Amino acid sequence: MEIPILDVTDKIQDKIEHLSEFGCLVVKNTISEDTREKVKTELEPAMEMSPAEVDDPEAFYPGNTKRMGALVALSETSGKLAIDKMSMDICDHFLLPNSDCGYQLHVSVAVEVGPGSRKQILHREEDPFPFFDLPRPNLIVASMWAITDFRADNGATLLVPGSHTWGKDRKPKDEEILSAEMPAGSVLYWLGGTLHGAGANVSNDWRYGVILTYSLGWLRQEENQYLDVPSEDVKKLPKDLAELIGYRAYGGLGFSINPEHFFLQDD
Ligand SMILES: O=C(O)CCC(=O)C(=O)O
Ligand SMILES: [Fe+2]
Repeated sequence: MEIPILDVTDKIQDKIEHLSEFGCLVVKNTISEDTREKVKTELEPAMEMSPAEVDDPEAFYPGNTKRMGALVALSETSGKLAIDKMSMDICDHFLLPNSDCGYQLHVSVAVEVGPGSRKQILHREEDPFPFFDLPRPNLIVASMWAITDFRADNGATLLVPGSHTWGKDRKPKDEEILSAEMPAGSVLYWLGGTLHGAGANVSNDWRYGVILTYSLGWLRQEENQYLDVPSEDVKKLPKDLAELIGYRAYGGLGFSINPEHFFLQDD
């Protein structure tokens, strides 16, 4: 198994087939340098407030890593990435069959992995839903937008291709854990059942990525978008983005009868 690499110009059907088979996929040439610079500039004040964490070997997040959520509130360009057409086509394919009421933004986090940061513990984005046995039905689609180059030595995401089909007793061998190297401007997709984690950064520079994940509309979101994007701010967002972050009802779940919340309409 490998981590397949396609170009943004390849057909969406090819992208879906590769993601389905390998549980992960790199798509190159997706965002311009201008877009990457905008993301960095818009998020800079918030990232500066996120002190690089000190390492605790038991912790889920490795040390010397900066993280910031609430990206839809903080960065208009990140909001545009959240509703990227390719991501929406991929989510339509993997998530709609399990949720005819749609899907939602599950996590929005910018993450900078700094020099000396150790490997993150391998995990599945779907682990917070242990009710389902492995392999679980598709609950989550994840993406990582490369703002800088992702290299094996600066902490590129580690993935275990094919692990989205494994049962609970199958553990990865060392040679099955691969590094998702990709040039800046690429996006890495992986399924919620695919084992992965940030790699160790043994270089001298920072690896910068934007994580945007999506979940079935009837699940609880991992990041609380109602706190991170207050309703006053939501009214200024494009309707599709407001709905994606959860400001809509899904098959009756999440309604509000407060007339102030005119935007909470069930389709
Ligand atoms: O930073 C990475 O490469 C992966 C991060 C990740 O998997 C997570 O935070 O859930
Ligand atoms: Fe993860």
